[in-house]
Amino acid sequence: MADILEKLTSNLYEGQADEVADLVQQALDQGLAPGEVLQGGLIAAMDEVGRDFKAGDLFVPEVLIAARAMRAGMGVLRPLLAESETPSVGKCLIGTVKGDLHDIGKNLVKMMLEGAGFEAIDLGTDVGPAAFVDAVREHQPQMVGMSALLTTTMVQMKSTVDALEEAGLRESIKIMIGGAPVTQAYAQEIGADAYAPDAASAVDVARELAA
Ligand code: B12
Repeated sequence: MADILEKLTSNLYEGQADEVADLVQQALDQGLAPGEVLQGGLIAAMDEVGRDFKAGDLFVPEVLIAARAMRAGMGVLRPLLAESETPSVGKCLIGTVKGDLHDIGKNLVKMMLEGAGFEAIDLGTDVGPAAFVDAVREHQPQMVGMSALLTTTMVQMKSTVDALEEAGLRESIKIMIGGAPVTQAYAQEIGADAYAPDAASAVDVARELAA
């Protein structure tokens, strides 16, 4: 049993999407619970990917390929997890702010969050404050993640924090921000709860915020 999870972990790390889907099915056929396959196979591998990415041993393309394999495995597991009601670690909305079309980093953060067991709802790019507010009302997440890659669009993060405050929703959520020009000091300045410099750290921060 442990064997199959080890195989799953190493195939996911290598980004072998078809093999990962097959191995997830094999693990289930051997009698492992969906939650065990998720935690001991898929999430364990993405944790390793996150660690190596942070350490500079893996690069963006490798992480994206591993994340694609993760999605292939999740494709097999998701319907079963819904059935067995394995609780998600938390629900996170994520989007790139208004006026900003950069989404590679945001997508990476989303994938890593999913890899860590979060339910991540992607609002896409060019998301205005009102759209964040509507989405919080609709999905009732624990967390909102905002991405900005332009110094000219960073200010939209503040507008969104303010809009959430005005809508009376600020207290119900944690706000995490990131993107190349964003800093910890900026997060503090605009009243966000947290900043993370990269996708692997975003997972650590999200875990802390969800705790
Ligand atoms: C790819 C790219 C583009 C692509 C975007 C494609 C896409 N689908 O995303 C295209 C060609 C469309 C583009 C367009 C433009 N771009 Co551009 N682009 C880049 C580039 C080269 C790479 C960005 C990237 O994807 N990096 C890789 C990812 C993985 O890193 P990342 O985004 O930083 O994300 C990581 C962290 O920041 C963090 N993170 C990111 N989001 C979040 C969110 C949360 C919640 C958390 C916790 C963490 C987090 O985790 C991520 C993963 O580790 C950068 C230069 C650079 N080296 O950064 C310029 C850059 C960002 N662009 C720039 C500019 C100026 C533009 C344009 C205005 C150019 C123009 N004149 O048309 C337009 C703007 C379009 C718009 N309205 O958004 C400037 C910004 C300057 C500034 N400081 O404002 C940069 C810095 C280039 C430069 N040196 O001039 N761009």
